[in-house]
Amino acid sequence: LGYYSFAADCSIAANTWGAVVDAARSADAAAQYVAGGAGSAFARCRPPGHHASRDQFGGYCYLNNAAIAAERLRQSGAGRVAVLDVDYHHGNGTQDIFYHRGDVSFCSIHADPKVEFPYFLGHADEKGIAGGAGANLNLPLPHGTQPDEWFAALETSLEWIERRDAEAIVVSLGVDTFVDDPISKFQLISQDFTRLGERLARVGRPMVFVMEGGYATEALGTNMVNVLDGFLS
Ligand code: 5XA
Ligand code: ZN
Repeated sequence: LGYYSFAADCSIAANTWGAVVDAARSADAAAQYVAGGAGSAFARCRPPGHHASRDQFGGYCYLNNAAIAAERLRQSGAGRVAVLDVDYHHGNGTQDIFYHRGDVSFCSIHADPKVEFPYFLGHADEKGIAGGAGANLNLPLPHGTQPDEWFAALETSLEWIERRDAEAIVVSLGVDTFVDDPISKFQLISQDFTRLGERLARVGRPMVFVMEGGYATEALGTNMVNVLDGFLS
C-alpha cells in the first residue's frame, strides 16, 4: 500500500472507490459536455484529484480528475489543452502526468512547496521535459499571500496560457486559497472568487471546472458558486 501512496493523509475505506469513480466520471462528463460544444461545465468532484499521478495516490486524491478531463478533451479533438491549477496546493500529480507532453500544458499558482504540501514538486524551475519542455509553469507564492499578489500571478499564468494557444482549458478549482481555510495560508476573501470567475470568462476559451480543495466548509459553497457566478456574469 505504501508503495502506491505518497502521503499518509489519504485513507481507503469501504466506499472510497465508489466515490473516486463518481468524481472521475463527473470530470469526464463535464469534459464531454464541453467537447460537444458547451462553453463551460463544472464537475463537483469529491474526492479531488490533482495530487494523484498515474500510480500514486495522496493528498486526499486517488484518480486525477483534471487530467482525465484534459485527456478527454484531447481525445475529442482539441489539439492543445491547458490545465490551470488555482488550488492552494501544487497539482503535482497533474504536472507529473503531462510533464513530458507538449499537447497538454500545465500551469499552477500555489503555496511554495519549500514550506507547504506536496513539498517535493511545484518549484519554479520545473518546466517540463522532452516533448513537454516549456509546457509547465509553476508560480509558487509565500505563506500569507494577499489577493493583489495572487491576482498578479493569475495574470502571469493567463498570459502564458494564451501563448500556449490552448483550444480548451481545464481549471483545477480549489478554493483553499480562502483566508479562513483551516489548512492553508493565503488571504483571498469570498468576493475574490467572483473576481476570479469574471477574469476567467474574459479568457474566452471553452472551460471545464474541476473541483479540487477547500475546507472552510461553512463558506465552501459560497466560494465555489462565486467563481461560477462571476464566470457566467
Ligand atoms: O489540494 N490539495 C489539498 O487540498 C489537500 C492537501 C493535503 C495536505 N495533507
Ligand atoms: Zn488544496
